[in-house]
Amino acid sequence: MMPMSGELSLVLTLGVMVGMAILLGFLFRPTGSADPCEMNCRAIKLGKKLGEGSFGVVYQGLYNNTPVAVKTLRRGTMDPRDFLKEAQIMKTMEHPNLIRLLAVCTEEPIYIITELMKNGSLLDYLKVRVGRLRLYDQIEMAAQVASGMAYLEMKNYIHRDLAARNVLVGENNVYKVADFGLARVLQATPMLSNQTKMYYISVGKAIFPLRWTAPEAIANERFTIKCDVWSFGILLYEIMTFGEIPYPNMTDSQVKQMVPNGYRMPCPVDPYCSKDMYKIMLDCWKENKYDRPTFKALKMRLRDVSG
Ligand code: ACK
Repeated sequence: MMPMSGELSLVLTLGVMVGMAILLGFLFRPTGSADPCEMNCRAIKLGKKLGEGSFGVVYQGLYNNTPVAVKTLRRGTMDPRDFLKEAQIMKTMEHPNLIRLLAVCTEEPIYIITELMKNGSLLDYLKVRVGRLRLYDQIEMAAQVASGMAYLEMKNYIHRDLAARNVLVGENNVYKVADFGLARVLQATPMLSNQTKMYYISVGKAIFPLRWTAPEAIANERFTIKCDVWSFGILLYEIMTFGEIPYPNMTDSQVKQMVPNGYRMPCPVDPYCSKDMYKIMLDCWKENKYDRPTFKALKMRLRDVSG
């Protein structure tokens, strides 16, 4: 064997050391995903149950010592890969009237970590305050929701499930739109929970919140921001009736048949609903989607409605 020169042995030793370093780096690489949006599920501490959503349980939690809400999604509700893709976009949406998505955990069950809102969903908030809110407060709720939605509209992002159950109430009368974009990745499962069945129907592989969905979206399974405007009209109805189910006294099949044929809900009973508010609802429910107002216009119009 040829004796090795000093230089050659130095090069070989360095090569072996670099190789070892690469191997050790690979073996002991952090297990979390490189995706900044995805987190190590163990970093989250679950606390008390806040409630049962349409697609899973929501808990209070602690993330980096900050109180958060943790939405857990039942298995099969969505494909984790589709969800992660959508979460990347959702994470870029920042507005004072939109719930901040802080992180997600896509190992099933999927966890969605968001800011915590002290007063829960607008739907429950309204129901326990029947007759106790002033028109001024109701207009303020609507105006804040319109403001969050005007931001999504500007970003060309569609919510698809705008409803009082998906608006959350914070301290000092702050209202924020939650769950934007989630409906896009939801898939119909054979086992919809009773809670889900209350609001959603399956159409092919997708599910729709029938009573909140514009007729054209159900007919051709295509959503636009104008469908969100329709849902906003329904949300106004929920606000003005303190959380009544839309189209009360009508079955799902009656809604499916009558709304595309021009039926619209009547003005909610006085003294709770002003004519101005009802006029806005009717504009949101115009048959031709291009005749419906933009969220930007709605936001300004609501600032002018007197309460
Ligand atoms: O009306 P709630 O107490 O408020 O019950 C519902 C339940 O979880 C199912 O949606 C509550 N919830 C959902 N997201 C949040 C959140 N970010 N902060 C506080 N509560 C929430 C909601």
